[in-house]
Amino acid sequence: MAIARPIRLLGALCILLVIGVIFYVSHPTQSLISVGSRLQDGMKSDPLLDPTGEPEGLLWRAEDHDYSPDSTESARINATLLVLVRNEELGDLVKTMEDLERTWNNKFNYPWTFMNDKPFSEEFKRKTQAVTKAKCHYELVPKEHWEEPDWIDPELVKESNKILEEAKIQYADKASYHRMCRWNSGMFYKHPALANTRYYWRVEPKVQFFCNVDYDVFRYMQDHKKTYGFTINLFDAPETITSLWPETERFLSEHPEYLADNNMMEWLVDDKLRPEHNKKANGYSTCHFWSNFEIGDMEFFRSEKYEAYFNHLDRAGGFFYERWGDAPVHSIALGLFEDASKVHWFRDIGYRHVPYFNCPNSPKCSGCKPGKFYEGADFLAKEDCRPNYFKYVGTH
Ligand SMILES: Nc1nc2c(ncn2[C@@H]2O[C@H](COP(=O)(O)OP(=O)(O)OP(=O)(O)O)[C@@H](O)[C@H]2O)c(=O)[nH]1
Ligand SMILES: *[C@@H]1O[C@H](CO)[C@@H](O)[C@H](O)[C@H]1NC(C)=O
Ligand SMILES: [Mg+2]
Repeated sequence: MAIARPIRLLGALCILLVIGVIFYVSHPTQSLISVGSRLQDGMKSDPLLDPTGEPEGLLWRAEDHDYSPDSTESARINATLLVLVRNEELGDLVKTMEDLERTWNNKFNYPWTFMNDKPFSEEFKRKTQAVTKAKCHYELVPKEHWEEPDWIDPELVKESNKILEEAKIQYADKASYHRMCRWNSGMFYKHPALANTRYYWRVEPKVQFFCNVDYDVFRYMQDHKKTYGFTINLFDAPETITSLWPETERFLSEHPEYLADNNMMEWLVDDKLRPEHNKKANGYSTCHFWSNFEIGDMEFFRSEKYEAYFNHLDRAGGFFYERWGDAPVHSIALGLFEDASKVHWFRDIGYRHVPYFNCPNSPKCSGCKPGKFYEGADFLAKEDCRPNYFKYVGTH
């Protein structure tokens, strides 16, 4: 059968188009995503693909100041690297420490503070101190900071966690996970060993650092009056925090005076990028700073408003009856009570906690692919909340 040439050509084109669509749908590559679903209207292109340098303004460098480990007159400020960790995680922690020492701390020698609900072993102390010239401190978390407060009903915890577990919520039935989230929300900065410390950089075993950072990051926070620094901005699993936003609204109606003028409310309540998330979380976008990385000023957490907010949440019980994470709690508090200009995106700190990355385009980085956001299943791309953050808050 003879088919006219133009028709044959048209047919071939259609087949190619269909193959193209199928390929696009089943293999959304990183570059296609950057111009497609992930970035939407908040970002024209991923800022991590632009050449990334150091932040603007005065930076303190190890060449110009005394940062030697034992100096009593060093240029170091009142700050520490802070790690909640178990003895069993020693091997993973050592690798993470080596990363951060190589890329940053061997120049500045900020002390490390390790915390644990159980005493650290001698082996743990020996092997961590061997990674750094800086001072290491080993602290026990007091029971009253760790265990469930007395108004929490253990039977109700069991029942409600069973339901979460059936809904496939990761770690819902692990008491230690709930305790860890509560401790990171409202307890870490109350540890007596930190009474004389203002800034902390939170570190977890297994995370990786990719870029040389050649300025004193803590000084940067202080000099530029920053309260909080983050690298990754994500959506949360709404099932873990169904009553967190309603409780937050109740708190706000009792304390409208705590709301900052230049707050980040739009980022917190967006319902356009992922309407279902907002609905399931009862009005909260679920967007948050991923708190396994954070560089913060503990004066914020020690403030009257944060303390009142944490106590309200703690009484409500959601750290145990639901699975509220410290990430949404910190993020909502910052988003409501802090001026948006005081939160800083450390785009220049190459970072990974499985399965997400912050990887800038910079000659100072190696071991990660600039702009790569996730590794693993493609649905992870949807978890990126930076488009909203950049749209509503900015890229600072
Ligand atoms: N000492 C101590 N540290 C804990 C406990 N639970 C968690 N941590 C630490 O708290 C941090 C976060 O815990 P993870 O289990 O990694 O939680 P996560 O990052 O949400 O989960 P993953 O995705 O599995 O890494 C890590 O630094 C752990 O070492 C605990 O019961 N005791
Ligand atoms: C460090 O910061 C803490 C908390 O802000 C403060 O109480 C303490 O006096 C400071 N110490 C020094 C040496 O500046
Ligand atoms: Mg972790």
